[in-house]
Amino acid sequence: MHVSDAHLDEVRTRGFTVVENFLEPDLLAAAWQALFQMFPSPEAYFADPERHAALVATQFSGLKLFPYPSNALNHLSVHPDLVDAARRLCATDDLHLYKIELWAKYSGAVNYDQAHHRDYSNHSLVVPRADDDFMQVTTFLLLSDVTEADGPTKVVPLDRTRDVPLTPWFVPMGAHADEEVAITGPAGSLFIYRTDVLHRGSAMTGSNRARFVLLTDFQPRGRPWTGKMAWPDRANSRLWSMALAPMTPAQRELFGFPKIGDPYWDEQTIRDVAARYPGMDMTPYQNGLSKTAA
Ligand SMILES: O=C(O)CCC(=O)C(=O)O
Repeated sequence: MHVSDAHLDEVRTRGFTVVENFLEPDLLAAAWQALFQMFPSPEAYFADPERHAALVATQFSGLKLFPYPSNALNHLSVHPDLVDAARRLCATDDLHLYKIELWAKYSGAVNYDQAHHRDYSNHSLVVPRADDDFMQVTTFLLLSDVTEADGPTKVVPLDRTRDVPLTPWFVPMGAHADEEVAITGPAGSLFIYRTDVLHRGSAMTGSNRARFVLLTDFQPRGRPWTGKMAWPDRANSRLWSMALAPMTPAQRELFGFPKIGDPYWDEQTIRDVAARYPGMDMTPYQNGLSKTAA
């Protein structure tokens, strides 16, 4: 679903927004099936929690980094409406997709409660600017329904925290408890927020509940003081090639792939990149070469 200007204005002024029904039902259904190539389904998990103890050893044990064994998941992070929303918020066409994480949480074993914190702490070497320039856009795509009982992210609207210094990047546990908003919504909802917004993970209070979310973060390209993942470090797997090969050139550029027409491309690099990425259509790069040479 196209993200409206009203939603984006809410990110600018309130610090966050929730777009219900963002993801098309067929994409959601395919992603839901794909999740269980990597994680136990709720039924499987709760049938034998002991067997899956490693997944809930800590709050972060159910977190997996891109790429994944299915493009039904891999391609959600480059969904055209998600990228379009990030471009409009970052006010640039030259976007850098700097983090993708898939996070499964299961109730009963670990307490997912956190203190409110601001994500810039491990997404930036410096601090966010108070105006909208240099914005980093962080998102959660809900792949399961999230109610109050499913450990929703809890966010404090920006207008309540304008006078809370950026450093330290967290506040004591319980501070702002009466001002926080729970990010609930049906599967397929998109939660967008900024790295200067105080928020926290919360405890799963229901029994036999599971929460699955995909986190994708963007920033304007060319700001080396911000970011999180170095994509080449993830590129030496078959899954990486499987994820990137069917993408469009513009989608690959989000990860830093050279643009069509970039001086990097020549006959040798086109041939050898094709060998590294079976199935990648190199025609656009080849055509870009002829244009550069002309
Ligand atoms: O999982 C969540 O809802 C939020 C987690 C979070 O904010 C974090 O780990 O930094």
